[in-house]
Amino acid sequence: MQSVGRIASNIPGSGILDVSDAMREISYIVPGMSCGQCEQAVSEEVTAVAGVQAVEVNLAAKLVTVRGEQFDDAAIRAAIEAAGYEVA
Ligand SMILES: [Cu+2]
Repeated sequence: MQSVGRIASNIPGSGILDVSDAMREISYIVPGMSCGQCEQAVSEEVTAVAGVQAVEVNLAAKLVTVRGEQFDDAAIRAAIEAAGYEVA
């Protein structure tokens, strides 16, 4: 999966990407993540989901932010669970 790189800011409409209407961003709380290995495991699984273009993990906030086009919310949750973690 090709990475689109980091988005400049979280302010709506300010993205540096060529964002279409299909572009979406969803954040998931994953309390079980505690270290870099957790981050990597979750990132790898979520990145493999169809339509996902970028995954950001904030360990301090236990937050996984997913960006992409028309990815399936249930598939993201399944991927996080496949990595061994639970979505809050
Ligand atoms: Cu860990």
